[in-house]
Amino acid sequence: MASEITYAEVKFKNESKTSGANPGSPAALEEKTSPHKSKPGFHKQLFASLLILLLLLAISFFIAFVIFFQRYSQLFKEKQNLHKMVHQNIMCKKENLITEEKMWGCCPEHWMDSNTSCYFIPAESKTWTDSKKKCTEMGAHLLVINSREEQQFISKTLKKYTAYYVGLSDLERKNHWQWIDQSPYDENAVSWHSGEPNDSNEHCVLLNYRNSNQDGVWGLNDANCEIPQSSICETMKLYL
Ligand code: MMA
Ligand code: CA
Repeated sequence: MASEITYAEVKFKNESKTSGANPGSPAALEEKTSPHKSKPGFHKQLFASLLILLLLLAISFFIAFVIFFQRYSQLFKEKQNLHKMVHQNIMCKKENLITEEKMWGCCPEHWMDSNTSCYFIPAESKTWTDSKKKCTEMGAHLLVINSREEQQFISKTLKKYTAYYVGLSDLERKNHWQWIDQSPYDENAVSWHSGEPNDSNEHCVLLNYRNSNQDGVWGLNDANCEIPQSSICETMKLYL
C-alpha cells in the first residue's frame, strides 16, 4: 500500500511539470491551491535568506575582529610591557588629548616624555642586538622614528659625538629597512646624513651628529651592528 501512494505522488509531480501549456488542468489547479505545495518552497527561501544573512553577519564580525585585533594588539602589548616593567614609579602629567578629554599621560620615572612616547638612554654601550635586548628588558624597544619632528625632538636631547642605535635595520634583506616594531619604513619621515645609507655591509642604523662645514647636523647612518654604541629606548606612554 505504502509503495503505491509514493508512486502516485511522483506521478503527480511529473504531470504538473509538463502541464505548463495547460494552466487550467486539474494538476495545475492542485499546485496553485494546495498549501502543501507552496509552503516547503517558502520555507526553503526563508531558510536560505537567513543562512545568507547569518553568513554576512559572520563575515562582518570576522572583518571587524581582524581590524580590531590589528589596531589594538600592539597597544595591549606595550601596555602589558609597561605593567611588567622593573620600574617602581611612574610619572604622570595631565594632558589634553585630541578628544579634548583630560587624561594622565605617564612615563617611567627618569624617562623623558614627548607627546606620545617615553624615551630612555641606557648607560652602557652595546652592540645593536644587545641594545635591542636591553630595551626589551625594560618593557620598551629601540627608538622608532615616526616623523622628522620626532627625530628633531630626540636629537636635541642627545650628546654630540655620541652615536645612538635606533630600531632600524636591514638584517633580513639588503637595502630593505625595517623598523623594530614593524611600523612601515617611510624614508620621508626620517633624515639620513647626506650620502647615507652608503654600505651594503652596514645593517644597523644609528643616529649621530656630524660637523659638515660650519653647521653640525643630526642624521641617520647605516653602520656595523657589532660595534658597541649608545642607544635610545622608546615605549608608549601609558594613559590613565
Ligand atoms: C664610517 C662609518 C660609515 C659611514 C662613513 C661615512 C668610514 O666609515 O660610520 O657607516 O658611512 O664613516 O664617512
Ligand atoms: Ca654608513
